[in-house]
Amino acid sequence: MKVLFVVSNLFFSEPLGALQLSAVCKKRGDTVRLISLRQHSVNLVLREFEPDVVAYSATSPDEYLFQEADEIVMRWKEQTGKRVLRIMGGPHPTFFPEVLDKMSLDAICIGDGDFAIHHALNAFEAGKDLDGIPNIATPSHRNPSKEIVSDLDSLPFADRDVFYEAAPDLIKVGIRGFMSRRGCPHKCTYCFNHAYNRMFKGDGRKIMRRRSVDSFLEEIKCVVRDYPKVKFLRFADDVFAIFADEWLLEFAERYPKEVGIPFYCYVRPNNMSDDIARLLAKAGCLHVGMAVESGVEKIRNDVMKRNMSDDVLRRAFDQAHRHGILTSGNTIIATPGSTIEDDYNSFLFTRSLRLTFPSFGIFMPFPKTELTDYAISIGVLEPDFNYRNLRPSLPSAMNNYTDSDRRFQQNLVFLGAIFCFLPDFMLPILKLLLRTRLTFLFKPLGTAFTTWRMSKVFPNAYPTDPVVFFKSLVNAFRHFAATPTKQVNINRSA
Ligand code: B12
Ligand code: SF4
Repeated sequence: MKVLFVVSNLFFSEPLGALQLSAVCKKRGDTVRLISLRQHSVNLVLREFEPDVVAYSATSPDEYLFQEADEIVMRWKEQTGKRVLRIMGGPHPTFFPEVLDKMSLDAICIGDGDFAIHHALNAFEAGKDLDGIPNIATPSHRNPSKEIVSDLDSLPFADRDVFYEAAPDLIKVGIRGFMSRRGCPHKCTYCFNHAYNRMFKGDGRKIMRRRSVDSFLEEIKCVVRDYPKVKFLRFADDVFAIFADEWLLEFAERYPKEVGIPFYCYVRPNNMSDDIARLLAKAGCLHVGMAVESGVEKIRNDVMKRNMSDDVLRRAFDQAHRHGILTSGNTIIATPGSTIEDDYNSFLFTRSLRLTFPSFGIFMPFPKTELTDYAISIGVLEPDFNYRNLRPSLPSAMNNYTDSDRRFQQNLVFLGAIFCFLPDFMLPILKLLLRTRLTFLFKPLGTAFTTWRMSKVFPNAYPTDPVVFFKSLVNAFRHFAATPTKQVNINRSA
């Protein structure tokens, strides 16, 4: 069968979910194509490729894009009379299964799709309905049994061919992404992981799963060999190192000898220890992402459930820096219930940690996260708040701020990172600037500064060809700019 995977954007950070499933389909004998809604014409691809299956891989911020695309698919289906399966998977249908009705899809996948897609395509090909397949919900079977892929080593490696066929320029970007594990044990209130864990725990299902070091290194070596030139690796696990355990010891021993390419990964600051920093440094970790989230201890722990003191954060960043590892991390501004004094103090604390690449973003209230429920419960967010079409760094959606507060917060998002590197005596100037209406000036300034700082933590990873460089920059920017709300940093683990 012909399977068309549809994602919202293609840039250096590969859509590993779709690539993983593409590998499963190819193993089944299917012909696969991947397109991005921001870079390809759905109409054109439908006419050329004539897919039997349209497989959307969606995150919630992009729901509206998929809705628009699906209208085109429906029209094409009606015109051609072709039998086509329209199925959606990824975080969006996992956390918002109501999308099944909203888009009148044939099926959605809730959670892991590796086995589910295989069974769904078998059923569709045989002319059967998809009811009864674990993790697959259909209009007539809304509560499928739950399945978690426990042996990650048994899965095929992500299909990179389909990615570079869809975005040939990206091979010239020296970064390649991998995942060694699935799952996160933490309960940060702005993240979807607590919802995922609640949905899937029980009946012996293991949420935290990890590949063997063998399988992980084997995939990396294949990619380094088959898709040159690889200059930097991105390990996208929510939390790459939790303990200095056997896995990390083996990885730190073997990775430098067998691969030896600098990489970055996420670590939750309260998991960072001297042992972990030493092992990561030994392995060749150039940069570790550790989120600050709030510089105000009470907000960080009571509201965000980060469970880490200021001292723990200070120690974590010190340990990384002492071992020569660069650091990046985000701080969320306008957390429900906080004041602009809290925001400024949060900035000061982040500044004191001396991150290589600090970033600031305004809280994005995604429904179904605990923090959004909290915002509604304390009356600072309307219950019917529409998260569609919002963009990062837009004014806060909380209703307890004045216009001047919102400007202050937005200005802090753009200027905060810059002032982390300026001397103390400049801070009164920042305070003045934060109160001005010059946001339109601070935005390009902040964006240019961020791009420059990013090049510090992703060294040599930018393509040398100026045209490709420019295109990849625009795409990365579009991806972030298309994020619906105010940069909630819901994803960035750790
Ligand atoms: C890397 C990453 C990013 C990268 C982008 C990667 C990319 N190219 O898309 C960056 C840093 C840019 C990013 C940005 C954002 N991210 Co992000 N990100 C991740 C992260 C850490 C890993 C994604 C990944 O590769 N997963 C690995 C693959 C294997 O898993 P998967 O994609 O879920 O796919 C599996 C299933 O879902 C299913 N499946 C997937 N597609 C399909 C399709 C079909 C047809 C079927 C049947 C099944 C199926 O099968 C796959 C294999 O089992 C995830 C967390 C996580 N652990 O997944 C968050 C996550 C996806 N991000 C999230 C969020 C909120 C964001 C931001 C809004 C954050 C922000 N404030 O800017 C933006 C939004 C960007 C956007 N417009 O969508 C949320 C999404 C929640 C939601 N409801 O959609 C997540 C889940 C984090 C979380 N726990 O809250 N992110
Ligand atoms: S924010 Fe990071 S550490 Fe917290 S639950 Fe989400 S992935 Fe885990």
